[in-house]
Amino acid sequence: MAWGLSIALSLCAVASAAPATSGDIQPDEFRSRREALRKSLDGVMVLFGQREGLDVVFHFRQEPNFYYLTGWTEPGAILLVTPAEETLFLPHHDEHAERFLGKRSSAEDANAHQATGFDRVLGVEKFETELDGALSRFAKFYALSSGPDRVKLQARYAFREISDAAPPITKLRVKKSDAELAAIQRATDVTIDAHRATWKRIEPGMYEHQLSAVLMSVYLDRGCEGVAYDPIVGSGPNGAVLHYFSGGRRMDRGEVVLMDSAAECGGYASDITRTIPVGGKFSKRQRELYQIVLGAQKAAIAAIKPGIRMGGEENSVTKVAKDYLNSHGKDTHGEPLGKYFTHGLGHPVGLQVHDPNVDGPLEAGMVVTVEPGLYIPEEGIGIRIEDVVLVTEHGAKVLSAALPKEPDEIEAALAK
Ligand SMILES: [Mn+2]
Repeated sequence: MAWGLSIALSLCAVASAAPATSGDIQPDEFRSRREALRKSLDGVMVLFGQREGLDVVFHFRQEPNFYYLTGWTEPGAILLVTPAEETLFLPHHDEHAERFLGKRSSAEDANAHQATGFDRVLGVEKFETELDGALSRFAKFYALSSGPDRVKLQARYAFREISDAAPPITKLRVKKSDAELAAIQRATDVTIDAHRATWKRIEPGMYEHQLSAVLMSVYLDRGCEGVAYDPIVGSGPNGAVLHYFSGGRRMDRGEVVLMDSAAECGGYASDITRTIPVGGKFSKRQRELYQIVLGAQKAAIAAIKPGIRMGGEENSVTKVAKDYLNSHGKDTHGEPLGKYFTHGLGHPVGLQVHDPNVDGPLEAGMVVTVEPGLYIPEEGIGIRIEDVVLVTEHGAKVLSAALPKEPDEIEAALAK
């Protein structure tokens, strides 16, 4: 999905987490992530897991940094990390709460070490004493910069400077492990099948939400948790609304429909967009604009390699795409098309569909989207083509390459 709309992002880029024991990531990997963090840590880090009340009607989502380091998917836990040790604090058993939420783990359980993958598991009431002890040994103090627990922490340690815990964790999160790449690939493969299923189903007269239903049914049918973000299915003029969440518009022959949708599987997201003709054939103008977006996307992917930046005006993948758009085709006033590309070219993908980013050049092992688009309200059209791409030692590997994007291939796939 498109990058650069902060309000929309906070709505759709919520944390993703699957049960630690049933996901693709093994307990050893969570432990080695903590080891990697401790190696570079110059102080004390505190992370609060997501809390949960009894009246929840949505499935629990762990705070993503907390999940990345622990794999822990139960509410109310706290993580304390120093260069020397790591401790997980768990709430105590509560029969009333467990009646609503199911059986929960607790520090006094005989299998607490095995269940959590931590050598030190303590009850939450011991947290403040342990933190006081750790802070007496180290000067630097890290915590995430938002949330009610942060306010309490700042009040209790009013004379300590608290640094943001996110950057050191992000540094680890941006480069994906083999297990993470496998999880992203699985989410991508299921997403490709879902897009193909809509291509089989689509016909003039259908409504946008019916395509969302097809997408979501494939995600769930294939054992994924669900969507990585609400499907964006925008037909005709709706395609030019960047984060249009599919609605009740009837799609007709002669229009294109933009579908930006992906699954979340095993805690990891994918992110794919295709734009297809509702009636099976692109018009001459639609095909012209489509080819320009596709050309920009191919040029951008070809430019990806370690050392280049995604954003920025110089030596960036964004500039490659923008230059292509500005040097191909015209709008109805004879003006270049670049101004109709109105969002960022891409973003990291991982535990979150918009994974945290580091300010710097691309490195091998990062996974990013490449998603140029043209949104021309005056012509009632929006076209975006988005693939998920792994940065390799010498270039890029398109993880979503199995989903066709050449206009002839799309028309052939749509032919009934
Ligand atoms: Mn995207």
